Amino acid sequence: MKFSRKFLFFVLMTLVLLTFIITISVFVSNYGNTLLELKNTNLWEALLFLLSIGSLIFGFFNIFELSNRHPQSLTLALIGPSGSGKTVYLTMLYKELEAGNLKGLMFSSYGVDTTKKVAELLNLLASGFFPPRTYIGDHFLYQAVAKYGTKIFSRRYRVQIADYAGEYLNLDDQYIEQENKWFQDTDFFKYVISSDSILIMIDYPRLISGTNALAKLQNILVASLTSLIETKNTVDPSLPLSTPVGIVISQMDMDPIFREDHTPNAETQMEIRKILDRLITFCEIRCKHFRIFYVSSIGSPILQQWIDKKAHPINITDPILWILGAG
Ligand SMILES: Nc1nc2c(ncn2[C@@H]2O[C@H](COP(=O)(O)OP(=O)(O)OP(=O)(O)O)[C@@H](O)[C@H]2O)c(=O)[nH]1
Ligand SMILES: [Mg+2]
Repeated sequence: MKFSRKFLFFVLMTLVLLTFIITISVFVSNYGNTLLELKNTNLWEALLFLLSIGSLIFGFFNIFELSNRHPQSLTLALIGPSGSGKTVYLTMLYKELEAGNLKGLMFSSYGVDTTKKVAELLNLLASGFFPPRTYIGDHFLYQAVAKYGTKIFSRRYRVQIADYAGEYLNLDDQYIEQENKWFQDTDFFKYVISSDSILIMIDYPRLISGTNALAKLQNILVASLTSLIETKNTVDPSLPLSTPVGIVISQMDMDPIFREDHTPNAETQMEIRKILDRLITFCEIRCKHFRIFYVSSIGSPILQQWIDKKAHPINITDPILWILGAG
């Protein structure tokens, strides 16, 4: 018979707690009702009491270790219209995360394919070129292992982030001719629905361009999130979505104030809120964990920076740290 990890964890915790309660009860019934009487007992009895406390801590520590032996899998969907900067963002995110230990987070790419893909894209960027568009049917699954926490209590994750073509969200028709499928039947939609966390990327230049396509984009995103809520909360779809949802406003380097302060001023934030009102209001009401992030993958609108290899990404690790609970 196979027991789930959660069940074993629960049983072990209960056993440790029971042992602790029994030890305390025996101690108190033998040596009086208050622990102040400890001074009247002899040294051996006091040591026995300390030993039981020690074994309790040791028990807890071992159970946490045991529960953390297998990495937890975490799938992240990064979605956004074509040209919002998803591929550039993921490339820079890997570079930043692998460069060092951020707020207790250790991160490294996993698998030959991911390592090769990140290296290829970084070389391309370093020589002054942005990556080509990701086409429908052309998606890539970035894999990584991450460890977050303190030395004693850390959690290990097997992270998977999919980079799909933004075109799925740009299309006028819900029927995807390239795949001969309805939007709801595509692998892209299925991936989003089954993800543990969702990041919606929309670029700042698109937001301030005042394009009508933004209303349609928000409709598609709200419809996808509604399906996600219905799939996850089958019993009561009115309950809030527990999957963390973040809106990532990318290419913020186009705003000179952001380049200076690494955050847009209150007016710009209000303006963005007004433009994305339908989507933001939906997320605020229906999602338990929701946040807006302002990022720039390259830190400057000037392509020449790449040739100098002086790109300075801004805030790009914030969304992933938030999702891992480190933010
Ligand atoms: N100024 C600025 N431009 C950026 C930034 N990131 C991306 N871009 C621009 O946005 C373009 C599109 O970036 P991609 O990462 O390919 O966009 P995508 O979301 O993957 O697009 P699809 O693959 O079509 O879905 C790039 O070619 C750059 O011109 C950024 O941080 N700042
Ligand atoms: Mg792309």
